[in-house]
Formats: sequence, C-alpha cells, structure tokens
Amino acid sequence: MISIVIPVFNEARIVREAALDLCRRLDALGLGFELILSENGSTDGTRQILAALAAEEPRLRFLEGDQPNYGRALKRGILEARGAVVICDEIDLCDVGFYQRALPLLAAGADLVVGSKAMKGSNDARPPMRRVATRVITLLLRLTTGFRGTDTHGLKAFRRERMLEVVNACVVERDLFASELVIRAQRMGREVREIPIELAEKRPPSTHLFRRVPRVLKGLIRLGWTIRVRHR
Ligand SMILES: Nc1nc2c(ncn2[C@@H]2O[C@H](COP(=O)(O)OP(=O)(O)OP(=O)(O)O)[C@@H](O)[C@H]2O)c(=O)[nH]1
Ligand SMILES: [Mg+2]
Repeated sequence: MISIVIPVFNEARIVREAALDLCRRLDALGLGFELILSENGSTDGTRQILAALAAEEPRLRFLEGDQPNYGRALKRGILEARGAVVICDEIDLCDVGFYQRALPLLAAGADLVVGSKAMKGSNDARPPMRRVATRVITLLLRLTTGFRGTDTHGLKAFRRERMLEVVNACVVERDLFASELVIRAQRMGREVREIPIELAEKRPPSTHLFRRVPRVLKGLIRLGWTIRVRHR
C-alpha cells in the first residue's frame, strides 16, 4: 500500500474535486492506497469539506490543527502514514505521473525520490517570480547546509521505514521542513534520486510569495545554524 500525504490550507474551492479525482485515478491504476489530507489553520470551510469527504471515502483520512503551518502538517501526515511507501504531494498538483515514475526507482533501491522543478528535463509553467524564488532558495540551501541537488520543495516519494529516522531528526517546521527532509536524507546517507517534473498549478498559491520571505529566512538561519555550527 502507498500512503499519499497532502498538506491542505484554505482549499475549499478545489479540495473535494481534487481528492476524489485523485482516488479515481489511483483506482484506475490498481494501486492500493490511503490518502491523508493534513489540514491546519483553515478558515474557509475546508475542514467541513474534509469531514464530509472522509465519511464518503474510507481510504481518506484527515488531520486538523489550529495554526497554519505547512511543515508541521506534512510531518504529522508522514508520521501517521502506514504504507510501505509514502508520497508527498500538493492538492493543486496531484501528479500521479510522478508516482508512476518514482515507484520503480524505490523498488530498485532508492530511499527517496524528489520531483525537481529545476533540473534538466523539467517543465515549470509557474510565473517567472516563483521560478526564480525556487532557484534562490535552492542556492541559499546549498550555501547554508551543503545541499547537493536542484530542488527540495514539492513532490517526494520514499520508503517509509528508511526515512522515519530522518523525519524525526528534522528541527524546522513551516516552509523549510520539506527542504530539511531532503537535505538530512542526503546527510544521513540515504539514496536520494531527483527526477524532473512538469508542473502547472490549478490556482495561485494559498500564501503570497512575499509573505513567505521572512519565515523562509528564519528557517534558513535555524537550519544553517543547526547543521553547520552545532553539527546536528
Ligand atoms: N496544512 C497546511 N497546508 C498548507 C499550508 N500552506 C500551504 N499548504 C498546502 O500545501 C500545498 C502547496 O501549497 P501552495 O499554496 O500551492 O504553495 P506552493 O508555493 O505551490 O508550495 P511549494 O511548491 O511547496 O513551495 C497545498 O496543498 C496547500 O493547500 C499551511 O499553512 N498548512
Ligand atoms: Mg502550489
């Protein structure tokens, strides 16, 4: 069985259709799955929609929390997952093509497969500012943590039992947990593979890019400090 974990925040407009459509496509492929929607901080009725969904679809579970916090929601979802393979996705992407390409790589021995928006072969249709932001964050992560790779955010697939120790070693929440997971996996000797992805969003992000800058910087300092100075 695979566990799909999707953090969800203020997605009342698209969450129901996106989740049901994902279930249908996984069924069509004959994949056994559980879908964990990890919500926190929503104020737009997302929770009520999730509760109704979980009542109709037994393979769908939802978690809820008070404060909007992407990293915390993702971590919590991963720790709740029961599948041998965990896939982290986003509600506006639900990229089953990535699952199909990542699963054979995990079966062949990779511990973590990262979908990169920035490597050769990828096709990122987001607005230019967001593509630049991805590259700036990756550059800063390379400088502050010694990360080797082209992207840390977004789609991931991994073998749960090989990554649990890595998840539990992570110290940051918010925007940079997803990055820390990849960086620590490399540092802890896990076999990490990047594959190119194509991406076109169904809607603009739920939090404005500029509002994320201060907390991304805070996360970078914390992560750089922990890894470079305290050698943790
Ligand atoms: N639980 C939770 N989910 C969030 C939060 N912020 C964003 N998400 C979810 O995370 C996923 C990606 O968020 P987007 O708003 O599309 O942001 P993005 O810039 O495309 O995200 P990245 O590509 O990961 O940088 C979506 O499924 C959102 O609903 C949050 O504060 N809490
Ligand atoms: Mg998005």
